[in-house]
Order: sequence, then C-alpha cells, then structure tokens
Amino acid sequence: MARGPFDPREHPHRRRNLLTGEWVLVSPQRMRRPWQGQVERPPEERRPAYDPDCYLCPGNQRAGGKRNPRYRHTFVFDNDFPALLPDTPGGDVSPGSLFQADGETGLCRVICFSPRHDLTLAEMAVADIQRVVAVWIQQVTELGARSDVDYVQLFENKGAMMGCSNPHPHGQVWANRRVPNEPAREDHHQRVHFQRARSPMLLDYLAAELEARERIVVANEDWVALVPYWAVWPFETLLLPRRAVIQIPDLAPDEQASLADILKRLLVRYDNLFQTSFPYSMGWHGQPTDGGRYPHWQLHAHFYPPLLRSATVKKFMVGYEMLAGPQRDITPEQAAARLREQSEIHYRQAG
Ligand code: H2U
Ligand code: ZN
Repeated sequence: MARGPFDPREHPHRRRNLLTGEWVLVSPQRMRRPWQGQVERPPEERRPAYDPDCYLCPGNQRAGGKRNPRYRHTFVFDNDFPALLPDTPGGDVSPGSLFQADGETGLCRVICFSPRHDLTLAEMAVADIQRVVAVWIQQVTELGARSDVDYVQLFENKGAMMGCSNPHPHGQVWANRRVPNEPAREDHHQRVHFQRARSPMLLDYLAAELEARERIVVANEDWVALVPYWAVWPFETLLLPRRAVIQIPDLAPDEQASLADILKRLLVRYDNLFQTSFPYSMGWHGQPTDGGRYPHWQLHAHFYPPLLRSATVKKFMVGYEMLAGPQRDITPEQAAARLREQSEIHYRQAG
C-alpha cells in the first residue's frame, strides 16, 4: 500500500506550521482503520433566554458580589477572579540563575456577547455579531494604548469540553505587560519571512491557498476562512483578511460588517457538522501593542475545536502528542471539504 510516488492522501508525512515553526505528523492511512462504538448525539440542550442563576445574564448578581446592568447588547466587566493584576511587583524576580521569573502585570475582563442566555455567536444575528466585533476593537484600542500593556489577547472558550464555565455567550480579554508565548513565536516567524520576502508571510500564504483552493472553507469580499496546511486540531481553521491588516482596530467599517458575516457563516458550518453547538477555543492575534513597528504582522483568528468524528468524540492530545509532537489522521484537505459542504442555515433554524 505504501509504495509508489508520494501521495499526501495515502502516505504519512509531516507538515510545518509557518507561524510557529513546529511540525505536525499527518497519518492519512489511519482513516481506514475500523472504528467501533458509534456514539449517539447527546440530547439537545435547550436553554432559557434568561437564567436567574447565571452570573452573566442581565440584572443578575455575579460570584464576586457585583450586579450586572440590564444590558441590551454587549457588556464588558473586570474579571472578578483575574489571572493578572495591574499593580503587582514587576521586573526580574528570579530567585536564581536556574530559576528565571518575571513579575507579570495586566488586566482581565469578561465580554458578554449578548443578553440572551440561549444564544451563541453562531446563532446570533449578523448585526449583533458586528457589535461584538466593535467591542473587540474597543478593548484592543483602549488596553493596547496603556504603556504597561504590550499584548492584548482576545479569546473565547466555548463549551464544557473546553472548560468553559458558563454557556452564556461570552469571551475574555487579557492585557499583558509582556508578549505571551504564541504571539511571540508568530512575531518571530513573520518577521523572518518579511525580512527575506519583503511581504507579510500570511498574505503570501493566503495567495497560495486561494490558488490551491482545496483548504478554503468559506470566503467573502474581505475575509477567507481556511483549514491551514499545518492544522493540528481536526477541524482547526484560520480566519484572515484579504488585505494587509496589522491589528483589529485597523479594520474599516465595511470590513467589520463582512467579518460579522464570515464569522456567522463559519460558525454555522461548525454547528452543522455534528449537529451540535460546536465547542472550540478561538482567539485573535494582532501586532504587539508596545509601540514598535510591525509591518510583517497580519491580523488573524485561530479556531481550535476539539471534536473529531461526532458530537461526543473528541481528539485527545496525549501520548505521542505530549511527548513528541502533534499528530492527525483526517487530512486538512478532507476537513476543509467536510466544512465546505455544510449548509449555511443553522440546523436549529432548519428544523
Ligand atoms: P470561561 O470563559 O473560561 O468560562 O471563564 C469565565 C470567566 O468569568 C472566568 O475567568 C469569570 C471567571 O473568573 N467570572 C467572573 O469574573 N465573575 C463571576 O461572577 C463568575 C465568573
Ligand atoms: Zn445567562
């Protein structure tokens, strides 16, 4: 079986992540192995539009004791249990040369996407998703302007499978004194490419993907969502603007509207894939906010969903992944085809 010229649909190979420099092992031949234990869909969870016990619903009291306003669209508050604090000791606090440590400062906020407890971004109206885009921009603008914030990380944990504590649609923003691991690695690799090619790496990559077409999931006039060539998670996607955009506050009003449009279309496809509210962690990567120049950066969002073959079977990153490196069976091209063929009408609306 394994003989003949190289075929990416048949032969194990590794692919390099341009943004991190890491390799992922792809084992497409394993898709043929027998699969036992077809798992049924869990019963559809129906939530009320308002939950008196939810700490994110309008008018309710939070765990920290504060009360939410009766907000009608979005609502941002300081995390009652923040991972970062704005005024703790900073700088080198290493207790020895083999024990390196920095005091780290920052701010953590929670972003409620909607007053409706029963919705998710996938089921919200495009106009309401656009309000979330506006909040993301406002937060990066405000927090990034602080001299003690070098990076603003927007993210969403969705679904109990991802450790999300509450189904009420919400995300978070953490503003860090220093640039964290992932954006620091992406900065390095984008910078190296730019110095060599004089063009942003992800725009060159996007042009090649638009040519190849086989990993594109959905696109509109300003945005493209694709399964990256080096995807680790089965249905991982990368969302990119078509033009050079360094950070989310640089989006023009029509690009904010088209972002809401493509988010809706991507997330509906995700939900339709296994007819479930699709769990994921997503987040935005834009330039650091330390006042430096970042012409090599291209704004993008990552979606990392854990599901593999049904609403309940997730991919585990264990064994080889923990000890050696990430591995996948279904190819990124197969994953993109599966997502592409989904309807853009949400299965709950379809009846
Ligand atoms: P998840 O997005 O991972 O579910 O986290 C929700 C955040 O909400 C979490 O960081 C915060 C938690 O600290 N939170 C509050 O700030 N106030 C509350 O009343 C409960 C949860
Ligand atoms: Zn709620």
